[in-house]
Amino acid sequence: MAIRKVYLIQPGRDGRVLGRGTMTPYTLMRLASLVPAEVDVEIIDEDLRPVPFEEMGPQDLVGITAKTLQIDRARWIATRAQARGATVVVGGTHATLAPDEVAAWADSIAVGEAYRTWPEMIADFDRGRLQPRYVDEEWADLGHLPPIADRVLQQVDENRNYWTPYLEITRGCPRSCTFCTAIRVSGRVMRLRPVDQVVAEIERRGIRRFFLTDDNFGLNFRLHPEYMEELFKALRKLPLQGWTCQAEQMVADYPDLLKLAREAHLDKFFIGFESANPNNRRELGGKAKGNTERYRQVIDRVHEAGIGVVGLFVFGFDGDPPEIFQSTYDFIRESGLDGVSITILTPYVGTPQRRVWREQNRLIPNVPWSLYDTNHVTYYPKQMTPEELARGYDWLAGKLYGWRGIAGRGLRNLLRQPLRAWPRKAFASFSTDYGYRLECSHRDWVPARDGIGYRINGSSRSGAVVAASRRPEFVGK
Ligand code: B12
Ligand code: SF4
Repeated sequence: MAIRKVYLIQPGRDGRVLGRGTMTPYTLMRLASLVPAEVDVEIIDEDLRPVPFEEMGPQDLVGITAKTLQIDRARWIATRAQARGATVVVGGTHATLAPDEVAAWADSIAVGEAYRTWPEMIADFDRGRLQPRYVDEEWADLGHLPPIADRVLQQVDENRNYWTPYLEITRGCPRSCTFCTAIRVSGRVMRLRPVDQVVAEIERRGIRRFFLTDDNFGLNFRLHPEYMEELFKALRKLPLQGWTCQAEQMVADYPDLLKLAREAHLDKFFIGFESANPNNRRELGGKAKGNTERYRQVIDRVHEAGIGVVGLFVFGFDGDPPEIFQSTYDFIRESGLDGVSITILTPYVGTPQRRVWREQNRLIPNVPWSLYDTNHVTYYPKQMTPEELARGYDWLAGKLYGWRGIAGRGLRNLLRQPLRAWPRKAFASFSTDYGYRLECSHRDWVPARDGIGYRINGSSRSGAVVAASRRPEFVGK
């Protein structure tokens, strides 16, 4: 069968915010750039426009990317595309972590990174020989990736249609936090993209600001200091407005690199403190120990270098009592953090955390994957009821993401900048916490009182989201 067209789809969730999308389809931009030039390719971000099912037919290959929380929606899209005769390939985090489950309804699945297998899948489909499963877990050398194609850049028009472009510079994480899926998705070995390729990509995309998709970019301060120096010196010369990345606390121990990072226009580190409770240290992969004294020192040192800190905290570890919300709030308030992310521990498929809780019969049954979004309780916590965990989280979210909280932290961040930089920095100072406020607005469901299944929270502020979650195609598992 001769292929007519490739559709690449990112399932939607948030719609537009002030006219623009919040999640640049970077994954699909990279995959679209691997489609041979003679084959038509179209990226569809469901947050921006509906999927054109009516155009699809038997000669079309539909690729869908999905994290766990998007997989039910991906299935809904797949069913409709298949009804038009199109062939559906599903890849991304959930297909990598739960391949058998996805293979039951997709025509084919892409497990792993797909830099090698995606072009193979297109060629096989073209010859009428598409296989049900392709596995790519060789952790390819990132130096050999093709650049993002011109037709892709023109089609996505990211600077106009999205708030913050994404960029990948390094990939991998050698840590082993019990709740994290990154190791399975990105590999344990840290891989680096050549600096000249990174610079070329920034220039070709014309991006002035970006969020790094790297799981633990900061770990390279220790693992690859020469590379970081080379990178920062190259970024320093670009007319960037600012960028942000994920890191761990030890970046604070490298003052020379911090200084270079600042000169390279780095705005903020997202640092995984994970917990302000030392009883959880075993789960934190060695990078955080619940030691708030050390956290304060880290925040101060990074601030001294002129860089902001967004603190990431997870709730619901076995060591967490109901008081954890108040004590963490007390710490956050006096910490000087510039932004805060709070999430509920979520036992994703493939994590040691899930294995243990499954053995202990602690997973709440019949929770749809769409609620595996880190805003919902999906298991029985040890020292709280599911409802106490959900309520504690809501209480803290209310405190942190009220307008006063967002304005206070944003202003503090802005005041750290020289006055002449304010027009450039104003967006970044407030946007992070606003994004987390949006995420928390998905907390429309609360665990049922008996702890089995979910009921809709009557006090929901976001009717549209409740309606979406009620759609019959959001199946349980
Ligand atoms: C950037 C990022 C984000 C961005 C959004 C990115 C996006 N467009 O979806 C932001 C910051 C908004 C975000 C938010 C969240 N994220 Co996130 N995110 C990432 C991160 C760090 C990188 C993903 C990325 O863009 N990588 C770069 C691109 C090039 O690679 P890739 O996406 O892995 O795609 C490759 C392969 O997977 C494969 N592939 C992917 N899709 C497809 C499709 C087809 C057809 C084929 C053939 C191949 C294929 O080929 C690609 C090229 O190699 C990953 C961690 C990771 N390393 O994957 C977490 C990760 C995906 N996120 C995660 C989570 C939990 C979340 C949140 C729920 C967290 C939160 N509470 O805020 C939210 C959910 C938001 C939402 N509505 O979806 C988890 C997902 C776990 C799971 N089982 O689903 C991950 C794995 C992090 C983790 N530590 O566990 N995230
Ligand atoms: S350090 Fe971060 S990316 Fe690495 S395993 Fe732990 S949570 Fe995941």
